[in-house]
Amino acid sequence: MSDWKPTACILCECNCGVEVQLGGDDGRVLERIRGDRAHPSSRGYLCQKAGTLDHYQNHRDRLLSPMRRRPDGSFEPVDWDTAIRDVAARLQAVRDTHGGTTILYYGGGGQGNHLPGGYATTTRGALGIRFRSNALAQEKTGEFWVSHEMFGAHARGDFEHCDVAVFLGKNPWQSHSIPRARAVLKEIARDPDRQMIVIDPVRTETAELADIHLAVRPGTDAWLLAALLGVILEERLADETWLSEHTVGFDAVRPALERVSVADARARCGLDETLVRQAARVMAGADRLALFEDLGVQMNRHSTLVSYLHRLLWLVTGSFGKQGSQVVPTHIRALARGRSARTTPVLGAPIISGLVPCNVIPEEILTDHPDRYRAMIVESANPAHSLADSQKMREALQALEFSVVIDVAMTETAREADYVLPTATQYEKAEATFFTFEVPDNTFHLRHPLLSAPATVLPEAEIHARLAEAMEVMPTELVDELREALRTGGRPAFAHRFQQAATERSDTRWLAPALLYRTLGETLPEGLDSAALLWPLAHQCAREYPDSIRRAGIEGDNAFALGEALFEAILTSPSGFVFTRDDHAASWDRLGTPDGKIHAVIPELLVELNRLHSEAPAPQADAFPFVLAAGERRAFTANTINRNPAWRGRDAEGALRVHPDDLTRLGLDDGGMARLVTRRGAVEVRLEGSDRMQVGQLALPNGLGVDYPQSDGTRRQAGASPNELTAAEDRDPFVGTPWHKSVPARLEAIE
Ligand SMILES: Nc1nc2c(c(=O)[nH]1)N[C@H]1C(S)=C(S)[C@@H](COP(=O)(O)OP(=O)(O)OC[C@H]3O[C@@H](n4cnc5c(=O)[nH]c(N)nc54)[C@H](O)[C@@H]3O)O[C@H]1N2
Ligand SMILES: Nc1nc2c(c(=O)[nH]1)N[C@H]1C(S)=C(S)[C@@H](COP(=O)(O)OP(=O)(O)OC[C@H]3O[C@@H](n4cnc5c(=O)[nH]c(N)nc54)[C@H](O)[C@@H]3O)O[C@H]1N2
Ligand code: SF4
Ligand SMILES: [Mo]
Repeated sequence: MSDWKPTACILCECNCGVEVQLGGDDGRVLERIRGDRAHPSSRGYLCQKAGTLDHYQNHRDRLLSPMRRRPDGSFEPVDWDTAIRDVAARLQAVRDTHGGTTILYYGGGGQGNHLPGGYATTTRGALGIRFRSNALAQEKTGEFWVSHEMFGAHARGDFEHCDVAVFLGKNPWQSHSIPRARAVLKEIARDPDRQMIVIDPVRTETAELADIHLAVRPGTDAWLLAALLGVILEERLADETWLSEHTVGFDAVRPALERVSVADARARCGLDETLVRQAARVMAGADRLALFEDLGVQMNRHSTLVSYLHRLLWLVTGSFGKQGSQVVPTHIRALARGRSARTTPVLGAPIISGLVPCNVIPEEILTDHPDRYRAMIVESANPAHSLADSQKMREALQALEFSVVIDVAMTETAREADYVLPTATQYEKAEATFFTFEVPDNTFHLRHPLLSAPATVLPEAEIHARLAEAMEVMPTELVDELREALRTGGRPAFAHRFQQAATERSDTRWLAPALLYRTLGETLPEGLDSAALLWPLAHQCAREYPDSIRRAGIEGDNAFALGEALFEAILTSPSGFVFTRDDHAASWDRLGTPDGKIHAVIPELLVELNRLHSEAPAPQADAFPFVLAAGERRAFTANTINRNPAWRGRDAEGALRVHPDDLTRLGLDDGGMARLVTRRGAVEVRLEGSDRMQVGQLALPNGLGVDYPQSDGTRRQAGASPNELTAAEDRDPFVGTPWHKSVPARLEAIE
């Protein structure tokens, strides 16, 4: 067994620090895994999933050669030179005939790896690609848009220090998303001076720890939030001084909230008025109120309106820019941005944070519109499984003139592609994420490789550099000059030449990632070449947050020295490090609104809010009497990162949870099988009676239904794939995010 080596868990966005001992005959098995106490945000914490990471590293679905589709539909292995030449030529052919705007780039990273998307910038630039998307555009873009309209920035709750924590459509006990989630939840639950409010139809593990559980009827959160705001105004609990000091436009919002009939609204949600009033009073009375909205509302009806009402709750309670409330963190690279002026070519759908809404992708392909997408590059994502309407998504992938998938495994999406390029796993190369959301101490973690990559796979940085070289866009003279600068004058000379080149070639900034990789990358410590991309980001971060970086103990006399010191800290902190130490009040300086105030009005959403009062209940066809939450986080789910079903300690088939009364009424057996039917499709599922559920509600876990080769090579599917049941057109009218959490459904006995 090897020494303990630091890295991180990649099964959710927390990326808890782990230490691994390698073993097995070849020394490539992640044999023992423990929490890394030196990791500054997880501090040794792990959940039960981390112990299963060898299923990610070692499995039968690993891709070990570039694969090309033959005319008969099957795949053949090809060598890398052929693959790079073909992929470059076929993408260039689409670009030359139809323009780079007809090539869509999808993905770029998952829960643990954000460097590939950075290196893909070069490939995108070389091809003139202007449209891209990833999973954020099926969950977070509504929230990003609202955040940027109101704050010009994206803030997050400080749960470590809050008095009152509110989880809105969020089950952190299972899904985490905040560091050391279970420890933090237990601390809040144990402390008599702190309270927790959970808004969730299901009595989740988090709800069980809560002081108040608002078991809202699925899909009605907009009315509940309107009622909470209505109570706070009606009972004169709003922080009026704060509102007038820090916000503009609230008086235009006030009438819409004062119109809310609390009695009507809470009836819509199926909640008791006393409980709604109590929750409103607890929120309004809190000194430090932190809230987290997630998929239960973001993948649901009125999702963007809910993101807006949620933020109005921060405003009326004055919960921004102080400890224990909402704060704007620093970042190495920003993930959340606002809406751009551009729209998608076919449907004119909005582009938020630079991303095409996931749910419109099939429609942007399956049309005879001249500007339709005709080719796709998919990297580190599995959209044929993860996006709404898998059938339509597969059809769209098949309709493309060319598609290439860059992945570690032969996924559902890879199987639809013309080319599949195998890459190094996240334990075979340096990796990092930009999920850096913590305040006051924000952490960055560049993980060092644990293992060498097999000779037949390439890390993404190398793939993109080779594609650029095959497309003949790499300026070879400049590469030589930059290498020379590094050799003779070190990083200062390199920086000087690099900066000069950036000015001279302002139209080819997209070359930077591959250029850095081919020059600076070669001089970095062994295994860390793909960290080259972080060098300009470190300098950018040093210019943006010099004081916060210095407070974290990173020294540098001037901006350049500070950037260098930050980059050095990135390279030499294999367990991660605190890159900024903040004051909560710094959030006020990070507001991106022109007047430095919070803007209470989003005109479109104010119209929507006013319409809420007269909106008829969601139509419920007799044929589909249940509300299905398609894709729930459980103890052993992690999107489609682990493909071998053996990784699951329990619930191996991902049972459909149903209230026991519904099972009895339908004459179905707990533990038996049934057919789950929606307008879009039908799957067979294992049933699990659970009194955590509401009567009339169903929940299917996320990430199941992937297939995996058995020892004889045949593929077997474990559980049901939720997106066989969802429809691409069931989406938010403002930002196009899916309504996965309220899919009309029925259950049928299997004969
Ligand atoms: N174990 C595990 N953890 C994960 C992941 C994983 O796959 N597995 N994935 C990670 C990712 S990518 C993400 S985005 C996060 C997501 O994390 P969460 O958003 O917490 O995950 P979900 O379980 O999908 O949904 C949260 C809750 O929404 C509730 N809900 C359903 N319908 C409604 C409704 O109408 N109103 C309200 N208020 N709530 C409703 C569900 O009952 C559920 O408890 O988790 C991350 N963490
Ligand atoms: N119905 C329904 N659908 C959902 C959800 C839901 O709740 N309900 N949840 C949604 C959410 S929130 C999310 S975030 C998405 C996630 O969906 P996707 O973004 O599509 O991501 P994953 O399933 O995590 O797939 C990640 C892919 O990356 C590959 N991979 C792993 N490591 C590497 C690497 O180092 N390099 C490369 N190139 N590839 C690698 C894996 O093999 C896998 O194919 O699913 C969404 N889909
Ligand atoms: S899955 Fe668990 S151990 Fe892994 S990063 Fe998320 S919270 Fe940490
Ligand atoms: Mo997600």
